[in-house]
Amino acid sequence: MELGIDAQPAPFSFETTRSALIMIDMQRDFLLPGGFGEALGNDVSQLAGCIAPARQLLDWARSVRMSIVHTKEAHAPDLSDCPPAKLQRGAPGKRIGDAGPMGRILIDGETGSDFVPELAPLAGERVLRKPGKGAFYATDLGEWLARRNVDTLIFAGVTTEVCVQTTMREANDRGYNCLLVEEATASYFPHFKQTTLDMVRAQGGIVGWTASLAALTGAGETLLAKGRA
Ligand code: TIU
Repeated sequence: MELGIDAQPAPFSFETTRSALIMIDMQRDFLLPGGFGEALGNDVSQLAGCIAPARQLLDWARSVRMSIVHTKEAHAPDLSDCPPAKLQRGAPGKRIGDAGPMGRILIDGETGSDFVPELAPLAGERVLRKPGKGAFYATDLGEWLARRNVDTLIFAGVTTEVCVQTTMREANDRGYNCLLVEEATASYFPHFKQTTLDMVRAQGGIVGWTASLAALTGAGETLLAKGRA
């Protein structure tokens, strides 16, 4: 299904069969108290507002049968994929691998590393564990997308200026058309979110496009209603 939507800095067109939703790191470790985000000194309540829009976006992507990738930033239990420089971030006793109320902080398989229930993946959706901020670093994401002939990536998740922006920049350099859904992403620092949206779409879309959730889901609904899906 070919869609054209209102977006900034210009209208955005894409083919849903050649697109993937990249839902970035909607994990308890970032969104709930007691996880990695809070251990770094952040007010995690700042992220709560993006959960419902992210779920609406996910439901829309499911309805148009788009490829869906849920990334999670998490390390192996033996920390073999965590560089020493990253391990030293945060207060002693609250670092990656340390025990917390949701299990070991940012360790794959622990409660904290799992997705918030609203954004739980369904069977058939890709779960991609990543050791870095960018989803292309040390993962098979590029090969996975190439096998599906994907040329467009629709982004949501947390945090806007860290893992979302890093992954968008990686994707932009790899030749993907990138769209960030404004309500479905959040930062611990609201002004960082706003600045990231501005940075992405500045200079004619130097990193990509941004659009409202309504622009995206409304376009799909219109065409689905006309039976053109
Ligand atoms: N700290 C922060 O804003 N983010 C991260 O550490 N990871 C992600 O953005 N997922």
